[in-house]
Amino acid sequence: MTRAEAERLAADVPKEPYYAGRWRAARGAAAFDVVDPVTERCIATVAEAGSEEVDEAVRAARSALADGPWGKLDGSDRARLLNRVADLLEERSEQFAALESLDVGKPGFEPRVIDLPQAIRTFRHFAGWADKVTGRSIPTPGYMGRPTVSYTVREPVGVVAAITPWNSPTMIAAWKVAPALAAGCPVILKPPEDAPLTSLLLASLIEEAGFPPGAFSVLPGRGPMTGQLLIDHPGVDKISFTGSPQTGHKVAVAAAKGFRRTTLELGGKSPQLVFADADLDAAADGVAVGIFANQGEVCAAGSRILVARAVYDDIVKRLVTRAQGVRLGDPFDDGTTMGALISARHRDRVARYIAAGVAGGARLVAGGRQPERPGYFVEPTLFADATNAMTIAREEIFGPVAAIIAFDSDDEAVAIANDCDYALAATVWTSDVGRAHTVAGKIKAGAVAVNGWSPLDPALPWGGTRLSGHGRDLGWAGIEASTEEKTVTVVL
Ligand code: TXE
Repeated sequence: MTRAEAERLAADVPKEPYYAGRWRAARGAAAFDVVDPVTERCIATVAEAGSEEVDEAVRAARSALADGPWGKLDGSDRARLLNRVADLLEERSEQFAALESLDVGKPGFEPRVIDLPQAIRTFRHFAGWADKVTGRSIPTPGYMGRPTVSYTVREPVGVVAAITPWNSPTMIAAWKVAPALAAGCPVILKPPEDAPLTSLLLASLIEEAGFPPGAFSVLPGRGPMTGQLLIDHPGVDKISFTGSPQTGHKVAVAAAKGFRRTTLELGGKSPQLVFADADLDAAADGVAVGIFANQGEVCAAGSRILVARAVYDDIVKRLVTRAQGVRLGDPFDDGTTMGALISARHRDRVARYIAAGVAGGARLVAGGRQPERPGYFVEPTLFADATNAMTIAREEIFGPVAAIIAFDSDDEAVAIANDCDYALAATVWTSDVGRAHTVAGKIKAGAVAVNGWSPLDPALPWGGTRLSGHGRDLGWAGIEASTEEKTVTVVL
């Protein structure tokens, strides 16, 4: 699809709140502009959901749940609807991919190869769980001399607010929406204001799939406005959030007021460990993908590259070659392998980190500049001779910028990897199976990959600890996070 076709698609996407089974022009005057990160032009103006819309959407969701049309559906009905969403997404995946490239600024092949297939698989995976949300039968010794039968059932946690970020809006919306719907929860999605278009298109497709009114809503709006109204609303039972630790903290505070549940995925500063016995070609390729994919705007971005001293110079050289091979450009041009960052504000933030790397004494070996052209581009950037104490090794940059750090032993590699406020993901490159399992066992992270960067799958739990948040999306963990386990004991 061409840029012009994607822009026409953007023009046709509904740009208002959807709830209680209808698209609604927001009653407040507020609206926000969506800017194309590559051309810096406004591609859409979207109506912002205000307090009335948030309140009505939550009420609609609550009534869909309690004896409403959604609550009455059984698991196999929910499975059918979720499979229908997957089918429609599959049919329209080219459109979604083009719109995602336009909205986020990422090269065309990435949504085609990663985001859309993952989103489709996520809806299918959770369609599979929808009629298998089972409890347990638990043996008990009896009560007051009488035998007992005890079992548990899993019930929907209630109305789920899903708040998503701009880096992979379709895929992350699927991660949050599909498990909650599979579990029987009504979902209200608050998409990112920087890239809301694919979430709005997803909403129109969920509508087309035939979900009953109130089962799914989308409330576009800015975080401190619509987002804050939603997380403060007492009718929301659970908040599933992916974004920054700062906003995650606000979500946690709002949720604590009503002791409401949260799943918080707050990014990372993930290490990629390259041992001397690794296949160095494969490692260099994988490490480069791990930091340069999606312009480095990835929660699992491997932004700390820890390399055994024996192969340090070799790996640095190979990574510099990979960085120089990246082609920055328009996502709709053939051959572009890296697009633009999401906004001018974010580009400036990344540029400040690059300046901090230079000022901190790391050796800039690739990139570091912003090309002279419109768009929020930053060159793929590598710092060698970095230490784990430097700002560029400690704070999430969320751009194509990595610190390369040398280590002298396995223990030191693990110690550096774990000396971090975040704990989301890690990658280990080694050909020694014993070392692979030992190091994977010692690393503090929600997910460790060996010999392949971040092999995502909707069957695998996803989330972290420490500043990376808590709780898990995906897999059975995603169902557990969307349900409450109720115990029933019958005294016979
Ligand atoms: O995040 P925010 P931003 C990190 C990354 C990035 C930084 C800032 O380091 O540079 O965060 O990005 C909504 N109540 N990550 O400012 O603000 C907002 O509208 C309710 C890592 O974009 O956390 C959007 O939908 N919601 C991360 C979502 O929160 C609020 C992915 C995320 O925005 C809100 C994104 C409020 N008060 C950024 N304020 C990852 N884990 O991958 C904002 N929002």
